[in-house]
Amino acid sequence: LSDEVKNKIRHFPPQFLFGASSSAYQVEGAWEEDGKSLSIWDVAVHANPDMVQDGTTGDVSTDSYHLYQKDVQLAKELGLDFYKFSISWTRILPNGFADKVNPLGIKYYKLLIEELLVNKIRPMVTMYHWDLPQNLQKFGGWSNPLIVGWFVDYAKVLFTSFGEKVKYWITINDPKAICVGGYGSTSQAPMMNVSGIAEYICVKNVLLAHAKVYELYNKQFRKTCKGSIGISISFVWYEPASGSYDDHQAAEDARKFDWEYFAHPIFSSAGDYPEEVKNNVAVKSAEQGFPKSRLPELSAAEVSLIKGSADFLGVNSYTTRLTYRDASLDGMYPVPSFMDDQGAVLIKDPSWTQAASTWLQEVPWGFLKVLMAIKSLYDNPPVYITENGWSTSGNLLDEDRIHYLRAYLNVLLDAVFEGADIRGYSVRSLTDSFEWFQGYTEKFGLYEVDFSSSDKARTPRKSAFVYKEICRSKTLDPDFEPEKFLVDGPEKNPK
Ligand code: GBH
Repeated sequence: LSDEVKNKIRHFPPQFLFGASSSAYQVEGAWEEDGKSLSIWDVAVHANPDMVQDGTTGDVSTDSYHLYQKDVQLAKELGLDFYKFSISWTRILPNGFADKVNPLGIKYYKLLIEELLVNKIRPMVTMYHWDLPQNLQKFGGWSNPLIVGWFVDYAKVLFTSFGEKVKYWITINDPKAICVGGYGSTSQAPMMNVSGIAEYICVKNVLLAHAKVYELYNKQFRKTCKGSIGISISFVWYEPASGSYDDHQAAEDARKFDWEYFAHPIFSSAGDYPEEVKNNVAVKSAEQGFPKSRLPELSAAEVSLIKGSADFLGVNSYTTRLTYRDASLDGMYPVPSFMDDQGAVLIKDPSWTQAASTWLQEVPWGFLKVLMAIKSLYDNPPVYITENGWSTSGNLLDEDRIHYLRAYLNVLLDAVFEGADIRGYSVRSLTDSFEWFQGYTEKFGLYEVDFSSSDKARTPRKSAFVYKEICRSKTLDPDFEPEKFLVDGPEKNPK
């Protein structure tokens, strides 16, 4: 589109929904209150304080467990259509198993859901955003195939307790982060770091757990609950660093490993893992002397169970990488490993605007390519953008976040006008929160949180006012300036 068209006010479809996201471990605090047991994140941050950039934990965080009504007020103030949060498995089932349900855990989420509904905000509920019960990690967590059944038992408790009120469910948030980060490396709890082996076992179990929960919903809950259920997958766009054939292939491989590996089994008409992923791992495994591929295959029955197991695709998408091929990959990645199997080298373009998070750059055209690829590869599935957002190191006058959000929403509208079935958008995040191993050093919130204050004071950033106007008007107006910031000026909004 020409700049002239882009500078005009643009409209979202009338049914389009706006939301904001959080996740349990990142905001709740109350880490050992009211019968909650320890998750792998409680254990990771307490056992390895130096792994967290600022040595902090999520023990208290924004104290959303006690202050959830405040958060719902913020969501209301913004005029959100929905709020995406996650449920802490260890609050509901302290043993991990479904032998004992914790009534206080159920009560907390009932109160939160009720508070949202009373304020006309729809809950979008993630069942699993990385905080596995430590009690299940003892048995290998996601590397133990029995977790499929444990997850189904947990989901059944959630559907039974909340299914009447919750119409949007997300089974799992970001399988790649869970498996490659947590099992194939050390960037996530439980830092199992059995690279090239454990992540592939984990992925199979995650996909089966997701599909079995979808099946459970269809068989026992859909008729009475009438909700929809999806999965959130993380999408980075990979662009060839040059016009060479090799660099194009490297970009293809990176896309296949980074997200088709998870999306293809569920959303493609063929099902199963992408051929390229199966081939790459099989070839490397053979070269390395493994008698079988390190990638455990899916049986025909598993392929068909997983295929089609979602009513919508949740898209977490933030950024883009350039890719090139380096035939040797000498010393670049551990062997064996997911990155070595993928076989592409990933770099940033130094001209891209950089966020506070090292991995995050503003590249809106890459987001558009992600959205158009999803449309064409998976026959235009219903999509909710379940995460997209920008980190700073903290200020109220967050022009960079505003720029990023507008640029990404602008290309989202391009995709909608190209026919992509995108039904909603959830910004990450509602408030600042505990950003995993980055602690509190990276601020994603539309609302700043003063973590040193006893009431964890929440203050709207300029972006909150801009997002509020987008939600209210369901339009994107590049010239909109929020009144408060015109009146008060930057000097009243320091830092
Ligand atoms: C999101 O993932 C999470 O889903 C969300 O909980 C979190 O708030 C948000 O990130 C911001 O922290 O450290 O180089 O190994 C976004 C996708 C996947 C991006 C893991 C960072 C680790 C990159 N993330 N990835 S690195």
